Amino acid sequence: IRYLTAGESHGPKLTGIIEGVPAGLPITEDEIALHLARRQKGYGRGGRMAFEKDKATISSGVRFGKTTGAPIAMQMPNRAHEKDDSNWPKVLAKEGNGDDVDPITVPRPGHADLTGVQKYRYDDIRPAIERSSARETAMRVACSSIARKFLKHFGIEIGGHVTRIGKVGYEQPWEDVRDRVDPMLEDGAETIFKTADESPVRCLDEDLTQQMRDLIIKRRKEGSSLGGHWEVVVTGLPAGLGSFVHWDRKLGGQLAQAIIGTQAMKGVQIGQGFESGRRHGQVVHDEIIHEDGTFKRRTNRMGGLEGGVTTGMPLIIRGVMKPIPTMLTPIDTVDIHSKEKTDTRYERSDVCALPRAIVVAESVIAPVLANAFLEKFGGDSIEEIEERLDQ
Ligand code: EPS
Repeated sequence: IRYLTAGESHGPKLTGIIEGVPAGLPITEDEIALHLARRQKGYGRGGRMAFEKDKATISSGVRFGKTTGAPIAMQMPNRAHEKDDSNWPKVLAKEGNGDDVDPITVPRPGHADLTGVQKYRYDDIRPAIERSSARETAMRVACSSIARKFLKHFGIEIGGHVTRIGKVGYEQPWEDVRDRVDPMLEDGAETIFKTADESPVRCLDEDLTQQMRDLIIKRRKEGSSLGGHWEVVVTGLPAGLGSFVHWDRKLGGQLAQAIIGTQAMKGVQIGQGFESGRRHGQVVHDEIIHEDGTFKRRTNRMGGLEGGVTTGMPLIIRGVMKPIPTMLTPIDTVDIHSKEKTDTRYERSDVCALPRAIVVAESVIAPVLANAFLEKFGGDSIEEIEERLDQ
């Protein structure tokens, strides 16, 4: 399974193509809309989410509600482009010389503004802003929803929650979170997101939810922004997905790329992750037991991967998102034309996108896991995979 997206943040629409999805998977636009709607909710978002109502329209690869095995193409309009007072058709016109459009020449540190100029030799930062924008994650979520449906068909569930926003988070980022999350896993990892979605910041703890909201209000008033930490858990993965034989076949490496390849994500850990570096071996590794006819681990500090291969325990991925670089209170930058020092300019933006980004983190790992599953069990259709699993 692989997918591509195209589209600018304020262009007419986002386009996605996902291919390699086996034939016979039931999928509807409404199922895709579920995660798209989740991605649009969350405290700390900016004004744009009030009017974007993301819905992906499938235009190929699905017949009578089931995948055919052909590439699945999807489109999603950007309402920002279509609004009556919208200037975007002019700003992003395909033709003409842009004489009637004011160029943007003040790069925001932390956004891909200056790097875009340096790489593509733009004399107007606009194209860098448009394509590097997290708007694109809407189509990633749409494409990944199909991979999520595939995984769910085989009992594999994904669910995430926020563990920290700025200085507010669990005191013991590993233990406190395990106490809360592990009891939920019996019913599958989707229980996590269904519970977390009830919190406006997608945090499982009520007190922390309140403190996170207060902090977002405070930073919004100050014209600042916030990032934070998150965790995603996957249940139902069989042992033996991935491989240790080459670096690029290690499942942990592939998952890390999917995460770090997502806007504003700055770090990823598997299981106990960085905490492992502070502990000695006996309290890092998971003792092996044999129970109910199968090998298990007494604990799951390794987060479900050993040697880049799934152990059959829940997969635990944790990550960090940096604060959004677009801030009302300016910081120093330099105009790309005059080379003079100036303040950053403000574009409408979220204050804290983490409650929404958790849905993106859940999503982008789905195609990676679906590929590992297909590599092991193969099959061009759901029926064929089911036969292979039965053998
Ligand atoms: C973004 C800026 C904001 C966000 C956008 C990402 O958009 P706008 O400039 O139109 O207010 O809302 O995210 C989305 C539109 C989305 O769907 O996630 C940025 O600069 O990266």
